[in-house]
Amino acid sequence: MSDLVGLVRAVQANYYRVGLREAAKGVEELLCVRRARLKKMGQQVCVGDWVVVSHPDWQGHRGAIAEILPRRNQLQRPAIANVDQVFLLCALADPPADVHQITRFLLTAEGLDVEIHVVFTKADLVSKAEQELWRDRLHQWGYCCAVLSLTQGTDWQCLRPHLANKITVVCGPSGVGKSSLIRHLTPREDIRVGAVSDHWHRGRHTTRHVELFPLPEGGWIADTPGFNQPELPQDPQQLAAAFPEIRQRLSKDRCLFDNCRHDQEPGCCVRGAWERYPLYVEYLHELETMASSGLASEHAPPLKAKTDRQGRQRFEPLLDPKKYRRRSRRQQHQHLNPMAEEVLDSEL
Ligand SMILES: Nc1nc2c(ncn2[C@@H]2O[C@H](COP(=O)(O)OP(=O)(O)OP(=O)(O)O)[C@@H](O)[C@H]2O)c(=O)[nH]1
Ligand SMILES: [Mg+2]
Ligand SMILES: [Zn+2]
Repeated sequence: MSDLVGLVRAVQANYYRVGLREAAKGVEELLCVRRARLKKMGQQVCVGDWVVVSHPDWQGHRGAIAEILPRRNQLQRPAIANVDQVFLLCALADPPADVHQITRFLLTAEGLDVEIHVVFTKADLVSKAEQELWRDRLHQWGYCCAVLSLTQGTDWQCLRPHLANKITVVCGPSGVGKSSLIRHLTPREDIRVGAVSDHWHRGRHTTRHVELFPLPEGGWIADTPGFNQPELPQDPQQLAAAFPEIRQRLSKDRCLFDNCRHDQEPGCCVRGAWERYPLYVEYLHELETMASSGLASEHAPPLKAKTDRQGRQRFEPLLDPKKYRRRSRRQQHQHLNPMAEEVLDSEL
């Protein structure tokens, strides 16, 4: 008999909602726990994972995740795996578009090495001139973008042809219309949308977890919680590669030094009067300061600078043995929802 394979649509506490690749016995989705063996191996299940399900209970719509199939890629924040493309949503007003914030989201998305579509929402709140300004700006940076309203007209339909048979993650700051877009694209009423705060013109973090929704044209789209300050890539060399403007310059020309940081070095072909160059330098310095002072960002270990045999500087995580030591199984156990996992251990 062939394996029962499904896609993890959402993670809630220690339960996983798994949409089956092919409906079986009239059932499309099973609520699953993770097999104890996976837990022992420290394998985390993530939204977007393709998994093998065992022990299906067709009446109770329950099952257990026995195996995680290999991941093609993975985003840490929002946490999702096997992404085919990113829709980065930004509002033109309420909350206002911000060059720093958009750039940080773009840098995160670039790390996945998949197609990125930038979508500006709330076009109904700004002038045509402002819409054009942002369109031109993104074009200069090296991105195509759509400018549309999710509350007036049906311009958002232009996004449909890009979605079929793919896993698309919609990310961006809070209040920009991620859930509103998904409500339009999927025939669902149960997706919550929240008003933007009157006072701060910021979103209210209405969406609290990542969830994949099936699309009528085939494929899946993920709603994600908005957040306002994505992390920078950890490695300064990754940082340069995440700017299309730098990639484009380096495809045509070479810097004098192979290990050029594109800052003050002589003979640098990247340095120049392009809009986001000062941002690149600012982020580069931020990463280098972090690395040399051992200061870590909130989620990542600190970096140490190392010089390799060719004289290039590389950054590696500096692990504090105490902080990153694996906790004993007993310690780990205390953090798990005892019910779900215990039942599983005894049942399977
Ligand atoms: N005027 C206008 N309002 C919009 C548009 N798109 C979304 N909104 C409104 O913006 C508010 C926030 O929309 P949501 O869809 O909840 O935003 P979100 O990005 O999902 O926000 P979080 O879940 O907090 O991350 C709601 O009141 C929407 O009705 C638009 O194109 N124009
Ligand atoms: Mg939302
Ligand atoms: Zn250079």
